Amino acid sequence: MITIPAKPYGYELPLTGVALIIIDMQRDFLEPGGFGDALGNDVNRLQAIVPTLKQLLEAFRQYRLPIFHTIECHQHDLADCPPAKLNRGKAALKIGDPGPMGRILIKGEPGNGIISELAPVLGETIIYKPGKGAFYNTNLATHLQERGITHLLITGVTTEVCVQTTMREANDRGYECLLIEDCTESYFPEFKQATLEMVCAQGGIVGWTAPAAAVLQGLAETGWDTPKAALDLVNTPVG
Ligand code: C5J
Repeated sequence: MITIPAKPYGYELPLTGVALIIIDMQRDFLEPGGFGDALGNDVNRLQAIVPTLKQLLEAFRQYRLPIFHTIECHQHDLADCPPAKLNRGKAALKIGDPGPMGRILIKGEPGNGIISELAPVLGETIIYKPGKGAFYNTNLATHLQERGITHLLITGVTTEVCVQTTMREANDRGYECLLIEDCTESYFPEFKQATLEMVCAQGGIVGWTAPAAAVLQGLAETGWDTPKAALDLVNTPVG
């Protein structure tokens, strides 16, 4: 067990059973012409976390720790997209409409892919999710159970929507969650800040928060090897 300095107090990280969850770092949310843009957001804000998140991702790769990427998406016929989601916002482009990067938020379209900097490699799991939470209508829980995972380091976008929903779902299912402060971002800085504060308020009612540097330092203190073979995986994109 190592202790990561965190809010509201030290996060106890076991030497087995930890996974990195990267939520929805897809072109739909980070690039012009995607879903985030269609909803009227400044998508450039989200780019700021990419270098730090990449550092954390590469550390997990080097230590050969489990990595899960999620992608928010829907089937081509929108059978998994309820009107309560489809009809929101009165945006110029709705889910399923053709946009500059293909159909908005549809599985397999160019805009639905994870940004190239964080592209999954062999051995990493992609969870396709139709909702905001990564547990809703997915097999994430099964994957985590099969691999004996109890602790989740949560990253990605957007902080107060899919990231926070996933963290709450995970906590209700018994996972000890650490939200990485500089590896999550929102279109609204005040919503990000409020989320960071609310998840760890009341003694960590949903979990903990800490910067990536605290995690990287903690991992360095484990004394674990970083097998050279793992570095090869980094250069082998999949999906
Ligand atoms: C949103 C997400 N904001 N990944 N999705 O619709 O947070």
